Parts: sequence; C-alpha cells; structure tokens
Amino acid sequence: GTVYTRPGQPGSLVTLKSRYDNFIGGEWVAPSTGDYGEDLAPATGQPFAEYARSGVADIDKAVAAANKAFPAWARTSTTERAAVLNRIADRIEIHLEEIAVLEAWENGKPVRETLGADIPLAVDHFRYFAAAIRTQEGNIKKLTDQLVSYHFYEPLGAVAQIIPWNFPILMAAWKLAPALAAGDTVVLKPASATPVSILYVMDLIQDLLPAGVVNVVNGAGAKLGKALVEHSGISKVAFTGSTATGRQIMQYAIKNIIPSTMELGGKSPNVFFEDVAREKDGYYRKAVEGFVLFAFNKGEVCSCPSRALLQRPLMSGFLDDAIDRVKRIKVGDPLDTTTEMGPQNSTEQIKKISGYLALGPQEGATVLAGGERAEMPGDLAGGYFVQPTVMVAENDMRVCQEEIFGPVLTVVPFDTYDQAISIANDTEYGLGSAVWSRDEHLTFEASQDIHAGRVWVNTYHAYPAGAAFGGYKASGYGRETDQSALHNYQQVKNVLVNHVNEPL
Ligand code: TXE
Repeated sequence: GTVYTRPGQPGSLVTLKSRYDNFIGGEWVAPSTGDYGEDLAPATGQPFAEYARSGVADIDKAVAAANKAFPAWARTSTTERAAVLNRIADRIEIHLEEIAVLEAWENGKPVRETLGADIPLAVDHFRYFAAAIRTQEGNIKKLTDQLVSYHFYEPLGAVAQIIPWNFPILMAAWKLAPALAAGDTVVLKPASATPVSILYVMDLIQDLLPAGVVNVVNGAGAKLGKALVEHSGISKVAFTGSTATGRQIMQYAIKNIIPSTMELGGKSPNVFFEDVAREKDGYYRKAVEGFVLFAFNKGEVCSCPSRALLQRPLMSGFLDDAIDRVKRIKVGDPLDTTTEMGPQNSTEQIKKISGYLALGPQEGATVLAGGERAEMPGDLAGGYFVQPTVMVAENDMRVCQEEIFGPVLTVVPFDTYDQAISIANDTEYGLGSAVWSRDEHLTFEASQDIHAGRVWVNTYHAYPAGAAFGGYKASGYGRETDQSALHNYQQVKNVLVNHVNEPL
C-alpha cells in the first residue's frame, strides 16, 4: 500500500491555496462578509484550508453572473457543449489522483474509494451526458392532415444546485453534467463541511468554461439557501441532502413556481435469502462482502444498506462469517490505500452516530460488533473515528427506522418471503435496496415488490451512469445519473403548425 502525503504539506500531490474564495463569473471573488471558515480534516480534526462564509449579496452576484452567461451558453450547439463536457472529463481524469487525495482528506473517505469510485465516476458522468445531449431527440408528430406537432427541449435558465458533503465531487458531477449539457447555467452551493475540493476542481477546469456558466458559493445553507432558491433569477433547484432540509427547500421553490428535484435520506434494506449459504463458493463470499458494504464511505451514504434482513437459517453461519469480516475492516488513515474505512465527516456526525450507538442497546438491540468510537494513534487521535457496528434489532426500533448516516448496521431476521417484503417496505424511505439469492425468479419478484427507486440484485453500491438513481416516498423524487435527468434541466417547447392554406 501507499500512504499519500497530506494535502498542503511538502511532498503532497495537492498544493492548496490557504484561502478559497467563491468562484463567480469566472473569477475568484472574496465574500461580501469578509468572513472565512476553517475546513477541518476529519482524520485529525485540524484545519487545512479556509473557505468563504458568504452572505446573501454573494448569492445575488452569483445569480446575476449565471443569468448573464445564460443566453450565450443556451445558444451553443449540443456538439459544442458536448465537447466542453468531454474536455472537463479529460482534465479531471488527468488530475484524478490528486483530486482523489484531496477528496479523501476533506471528507474522510478512504482514498481507495475516491481513486476507484468517486472520481472515475465523476469523469464518466461528464462523458455520459456529453453523449446523452448529442443523442437526445425531440419528436415530430402529424396529428391530423393539417396539424404537425414539434417538441423541442429548451434549457431552463440559471439553476441552483445544493449538494451535501458525503460525495462532494461526485454529487457536483451528477448535477453539473446534465445541467451544462442541457444548456443551463449554474449556481452551486457545496456543503460547509466540504467546501474546498470542488473549488480545487474549478481551478483545474475554469479555462474550459465561459465565465459565469458555473458559479460556486460557499457558506451556511440555512443562511444562503432561502435567498438562493427564492431568487427571482433562479429557474430550478436540485437538492441532495436530508429529508428535513429538502422539505424546506421545496417550500422556497413555491415562491417563484420553479421545479425541484430532491434526493433525500434513506434506510435501505439489504435482503438475504437462505440459498445464499447453499455452498461456500464465490457467490457466498460476494454476499458476505455485500453485507459488509454498510461501511462503504463509513455509512455516510443516502443509499447505505443500513438494514440487513436475514432469512432465519442465515442467522448462524452466514452471520458469523459476516461479523468476522466486519471485525476485520481496516479503519484508519484515509490517505493509506489499504484503509477500508476512514473517519466520519464531522463532529456533528460523531455526535449523532454516538447517540444511536447508545440508543440501540437501550431499545433492546444486541451488539455483535463495534458499538463504540475507535481509538487511533498519533494525530489521528483527534479524528472522528467510529467502529463498524452491527446490532440485531427489531424493525420498529428507532435504530431501524431513523437514518443514522454512519457505519451502523441493524440485522433483522425473517422467515417467509412475504415477511421479508413487508419488513423491507416498513420504512418512510425508498431509495436503495438489494436482494440476494441464487434464484432468479425470487430476486425478480422481490425487485418488483420492494418500494424503492433502486433495487440491486446480487450486488450493492454500484452507481454507473446510465442507471437512473432516485427515491420513492420520503427519499424524494426525480432521477439522476441517466439520460432522463436531462429533462430535469429542460422545458418542453411545443410548436403546433397548421400546414393547410385554408381558413380554420
Ligand atoms: O444535511 P443538510 P446535514 C442526512 C444525514 C445527516 C443529516 C444531517 O442523515 O446526518 O442529513 O446532515 C444545505 N436551505 N444527510 O446537516 O442540512 C447545506 O448547506 C438550503 C443525507 O449536512 O440536508 C448542505 O449544502 N440549503 C444526505 C446541504 O443543504 C440548506 C446527505 C445538505 O445539508 C439549508 C447529507 C436550507 N435551509 C445529509 N440547510 C443524503 N441523502 O445523501 C442546509 N442546507
């Protein structure tokens, strides 16, 4: 394995500015407030860069810049916009390793994930939407002998995109790529816990975009969100974050009747049927790894498989093997390529997760692995580390119903197929889910019966471009990562032509 040098330190791939201003109208602009916050590394709890704590005046500036850039950008050909997206993809790919290191350091996720998943997927999303916009077609229909109807997709204008801290670069890519492809301009508001990695990428790609097409403003969402979404210059809002904040943003969107898309929380079931353990073969080992994926990105994932449902015979044997594997998860420095789980993102997350670690046993859950914060050596002692935790619980307990957003898995046994489906669906959320069985009829049936926007079958945590992602129920609405996401950033123009030269 390799241990990367920390960003900003001598020998690191990543050279940081000491201070990151907002990126508005193609320029680096100091916040009107003159106020900066410290970006803390979750692995040590120590600051490593400063970011702007903007005010409403900065939002106004960014929205004005986005609107100024819109007419020219909207008029570019799809060929031209696709070329820009492809150039962005190439540029990010050239700098993949350094972006991956910074992303790991700022978020706390292990660099093996950012190198293997986050950043390559971000690159691919730009390429995918470059292709999608070039191949998107409107349609023409002859409705009667006289009437011909044309449908065109037009961009909306300047759009607001508010993203969370758990996949900063990938969430930015999921939102920027379709918006730019569609011909919209953007005001992006990153989360205050991860304000810098996106600006680092903007620095790398700024020469590829006309001024004002992408604007990035940092600062507290609670302060800036309302001003941004209610701004008369904003034509759409796309949000990823908590269900509570999503509900607020939907209310702001009412003011100017702008469309919104919401990718919110989850409590995703990971359902294992008995035949998984029929043999201890490659499939079995894959299933064990599928169980362990609750610890992917330390559980700070909206589609985290946080509820494992095990058919009763799997409660011994399979569960023992899975617990063994959980206990072997390597927790540590996110910049070490052998690390499997890094620190949680923030002290807020630690507080929230610790609350649930205490609550589980109080509610009667039995802890099989973890259950506490993880002790680390050296300056990692100041980091936000938690042990991967598994508890056997009942589905009506709060630990099974509320989004913990940490590496905490509840295991609930079931006997019959119907019970499995009813427990899987017994949640206010409906984002991710998975079914594990060697029986394809069973997995297909379950995929139809589970109420969630994504059902993985014999896999988990794959997010390829071309597969639509989004929620049912309180997990939100709207789909991303698939060509249909272009529609989120477009409006339909219908032109209805009478081709007969006679009075109506
Ligand atoms: O989320 P918020 P937080 C869940 C997860 C986590 C909890 C709290 O359970 O523990 O939410 O995290 C901006 N108007 N998820 O507080 O508040 C904010 O600045 C406009 C699940 O970080 O939803 C940030 O950019 N914007 C989730 C973004 O919203 C506002 C990912 C997300 O922050 C705003 C993140 C407002 N009033 C957290 N208030 C997922 N589904 O992946 C905040 N923001």
